[in-house]
Amino acid sequence: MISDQTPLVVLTVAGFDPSGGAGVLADIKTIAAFGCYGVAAISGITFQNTLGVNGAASENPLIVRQQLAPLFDDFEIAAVKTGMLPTAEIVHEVAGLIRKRATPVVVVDPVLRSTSGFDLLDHAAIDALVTQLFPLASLITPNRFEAAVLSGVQIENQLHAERAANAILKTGAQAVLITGGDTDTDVSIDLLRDKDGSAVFSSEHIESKNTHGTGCTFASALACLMALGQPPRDAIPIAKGYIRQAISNAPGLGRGQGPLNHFPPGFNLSVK
Ligand code: PXL
Repeated sequence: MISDQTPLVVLTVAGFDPSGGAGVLADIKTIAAFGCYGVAAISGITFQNTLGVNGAASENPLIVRQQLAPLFDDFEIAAVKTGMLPTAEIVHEVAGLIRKRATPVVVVDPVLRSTSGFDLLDHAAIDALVTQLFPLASLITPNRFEAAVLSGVQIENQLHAERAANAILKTGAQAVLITGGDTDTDVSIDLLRDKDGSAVFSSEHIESKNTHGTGCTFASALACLMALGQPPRDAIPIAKGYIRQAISNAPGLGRGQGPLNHFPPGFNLSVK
């Protein structure tokens, strides 16, 4: 177990969701649940609750750098997870620092839009993500909508998802995982594509309104597991099991899409 040793430091660079369901607050809770020590830099502030996103304000790239540089100077960062990076300038800044500091694990959650339909990134930022950050990624975790936008491939079935994954892998990333948990089917199918080929992870779809921040939480869990030495093929089922329990044990807060329980009682991290 990792709990009796010095914890690994996992850094999240993401947006702030004041309601605590998504963004850095969700990331930090997840990182703690996986026995790691979370540090964070805020890329922008969203104005929201469980009912939806009303707006957002981006940080400027200098403020992002001023948050990140002291963390890299002081800690050995085992993994970086990126979430909402609202402008091309911020993506450049984050990519430049990751390149310079040679972080061993980089999980990129290419957040484009909130579940309620609010655009969290501008167009230039999407371009910068693909050209600047994807080549540095150990793993990219788009959902189907994001994968379609990023690859230019419309996704209506598994074959399309394979095509989109191949296109995203060509950016230089080591692996891409296209998640399907947010579709309206009985099974949730995630597709991993890396240099060894593809692998499908399916699980029963959980019908719940308490799914706020599942993407952020899932990517953070994967960043921790990969920092702990798990290859994506082993990390994905563990992270999926965690999400399932976090949804099943959701506290039922708010009048809309409620947050998860990041410390579900039954979850036992059995990573050596
Ligand atoms: O789930 C995407 C997402 C990521 N990051 C932040 C968010 C959201 C959705 O609302 O607010 C900060």
